[in-house]
Amino acid sequence: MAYETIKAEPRGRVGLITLNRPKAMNALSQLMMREICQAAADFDGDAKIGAIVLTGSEKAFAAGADVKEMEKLGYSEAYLADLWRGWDRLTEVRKPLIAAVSGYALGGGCEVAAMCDIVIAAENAKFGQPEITLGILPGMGGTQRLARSIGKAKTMDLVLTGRLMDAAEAESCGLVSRVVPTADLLEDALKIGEKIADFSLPAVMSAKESVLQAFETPLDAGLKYERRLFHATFATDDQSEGMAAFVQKRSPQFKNR
Ligand code: CO8
Repeated sequence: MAYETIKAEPRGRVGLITLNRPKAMNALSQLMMREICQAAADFDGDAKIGAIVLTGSEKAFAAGADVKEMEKLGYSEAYLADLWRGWDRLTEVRKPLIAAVSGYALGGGCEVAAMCDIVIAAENAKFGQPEITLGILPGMGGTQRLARSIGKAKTMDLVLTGRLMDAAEAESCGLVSRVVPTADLLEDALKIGEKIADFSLPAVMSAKESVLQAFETPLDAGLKYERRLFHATFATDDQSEGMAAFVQKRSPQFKNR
């Protein structure tokens, strides 16, 4: 499918989505949101794909929602369009989403990274929620997802001051899981995607689903949810194969991948 603001291509068993508005620092227009979500949904439904990588350019993952597009909006238009609700489609993707972040991930860019399951950062990455400097607040989950994942103190600091944090700080507070040399970012993210795509897809998708439950339910309900999904894996061929391969000291040949 031809897109205007992104590129989407399979790389082996990894679906690669590249944000492609270089002149605007990959600012997230509404069209770009729709295209990212469409490409991610297509990869999600493609049996040959086991994980999805979302990346930008070396200079910018995404410098936020498109301010020029929003500048003249009135309340009624924003409210009636339920502006940015379209991102819910990205969070409905069931296969693992890996954000490979180089350069600026600001405002909506930081929030889109936080919607992903794994965030890999290049050494030059800079994260922040500068909306306060524009007279607004984050509107794609920055006050909610960040508070749940990196805690109240750091979220308040970022949201209320608009300051940027570097890759090392983002890793230390848990927004980012790994920091890699800038030149290696894409290759490393694709390798992580390939590694995940090699495992049993039902196990991978159940594991993602179970981790995400931790953000939705109290602990006892979450533990029960996890146990039931765990029990369900014993109904899959891949559990039989994975355990037999371990016992026989060979590599597993998962059927569902
Ligand atoms: N929107 C639109 N255009 C942008 C954006 C953006 N977010 N960011 C950069 N650009 C454009 C610039 O306007 C410039 O265009 P032009 O060449 O036509 O003047 C071009 O990209 C290059 O940018 P700079 O010249 O500024 O490049 P620098 O290297 O000097 O600076 C920065 C890079 C630091 C990233 C700087 O561009 C910047 O601060 N950008 C804005 C960052 C920002 O404030 N982001 C938050 C946006 S608001 C948001 O995300 C809210 C989401 C939720 C909204 C919910 C509403 C309901």
